[in-house]
Amino acid sequence: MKYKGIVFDLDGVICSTDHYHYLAWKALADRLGIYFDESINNRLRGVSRMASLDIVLERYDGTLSAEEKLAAAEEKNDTYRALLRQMSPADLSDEVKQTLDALRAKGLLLGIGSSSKNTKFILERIGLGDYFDKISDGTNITRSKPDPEVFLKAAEYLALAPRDCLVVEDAVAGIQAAHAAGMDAAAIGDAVSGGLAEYNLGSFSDLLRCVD
Ligand code: B16
Ligand code: MG
Repeated sequence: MKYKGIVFDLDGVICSTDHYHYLAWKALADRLGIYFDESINNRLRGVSRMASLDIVLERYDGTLSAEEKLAAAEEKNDTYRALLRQMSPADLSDEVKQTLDALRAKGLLLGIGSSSKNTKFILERIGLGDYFDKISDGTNITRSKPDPEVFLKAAEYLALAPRDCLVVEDAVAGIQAAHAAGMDAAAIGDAVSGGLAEYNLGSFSDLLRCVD
């Protein structure tokens, strides 16, 4: 086997919360009178919450103090979490679940490397609350992707050397973070067009062909 563990990004890889992020940022932007659309939302993929707020505020006429920014981020997160309550195990595709099970059956350790501070909540909603061997997420990092911190922590938690881990990512910044951590990367979705990854997945189950 080429790897001992796989580290998965969450949003855009295991499940999709893009639309809920969009609705929650849009509600905040509307209240502040800021223009916001799907293409601006796409720029927030894999970006931390506070860095996302800065992008949303690029079109804001006024200025917010540091305290007001924290309150705005919290307002967005409250809306987002209320929307996440609509998620259920039906939001986990059969393909993703069967592929994860098949990877585990090969003896691979499975971890999460996500920027989201809502990782555990989302995993519980989709029925994977106890599934992964280790979770590294927005609650245990100080630097965002493309910094390698989230993946290095995942490897440390899994007790694996970085070179023994493969990262699966949908954001170009996530592929860069994997490489900065000394890990190979498999791109899915948006990250494929970046052309930086060792593997490009047309579909999640293609991962099974990358590990043998
Ligand atoms: P939160 P990932 C990222 O998750 C999302 O792609 C990104 O849109 C979001 O801003 C970020 O998490 C922080 O999320 O506000 O829930 O802490 O793709 O790294 O799994
Ligand atoms: Mg992602």
